[in-house]
Amino acid sequence: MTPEQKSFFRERGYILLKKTLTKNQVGPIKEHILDELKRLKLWSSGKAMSASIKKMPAFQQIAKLSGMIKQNEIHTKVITQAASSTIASLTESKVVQAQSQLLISLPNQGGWTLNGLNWHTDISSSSPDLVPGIQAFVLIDDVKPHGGATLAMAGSHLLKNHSELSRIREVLREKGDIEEELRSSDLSIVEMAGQAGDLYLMDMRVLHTPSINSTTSIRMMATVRYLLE
Ligand SMILES: O=C(O)CCC(=O)C(=O)O
Repeated sequence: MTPEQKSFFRERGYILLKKTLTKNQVGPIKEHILDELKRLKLWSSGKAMSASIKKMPAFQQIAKLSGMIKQNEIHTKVITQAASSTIASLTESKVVQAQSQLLISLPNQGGWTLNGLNWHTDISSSSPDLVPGIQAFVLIDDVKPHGGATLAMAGSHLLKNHSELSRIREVLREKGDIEEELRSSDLSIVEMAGQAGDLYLMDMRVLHTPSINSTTSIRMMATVRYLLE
């Protein structure tokens, strides 16, 4: 972890570490997901097998699949020793591993949009200057732009007061040019797309949301949360 990477993380609230896992490390997890989708009669050979899952709204579908498809000890499979050290170095504190889950979206969920998403933070911070935890997002398979990757609002962890945050939430609800509005606030939307094995680390004060998978590939990611001890 270079000083530049550390200060980028402090300013933007996230960092991308390319290829932290090899294809051989992510391959078995991808196979497990495909096997489970087939065993549960949800998806096989490029087609949905369950009409009810296909009809579900995109975000309900993600929650349902995360509940149904589990991978034992996922954090030990997706977070390397080097990644753990990076997490400790970014928080400058001891962290404990909290919940982890697979994040799966079926293909062709509809047109990609920034409107109507589900922006949120998972924990609130006790102090504006303290990173309360880090959420790791690992790409189990390649994820193309508009392929359903998690979106993060870089810079939103530094919004200090309630009125700034309320204004941004309002912008996100409006149907205008969201990205243009954000530029004037030094905020930007990061789409966690990339290649299998890539790792995004996000300050847990950062606003983030699931997004629509408009591609023809299944979105396969895993997430692990680390909280200060
Ligand atoms: O990409 C997703 O499905 C959203 C993940 C998310 O919002 C979370 O893990 O808190």
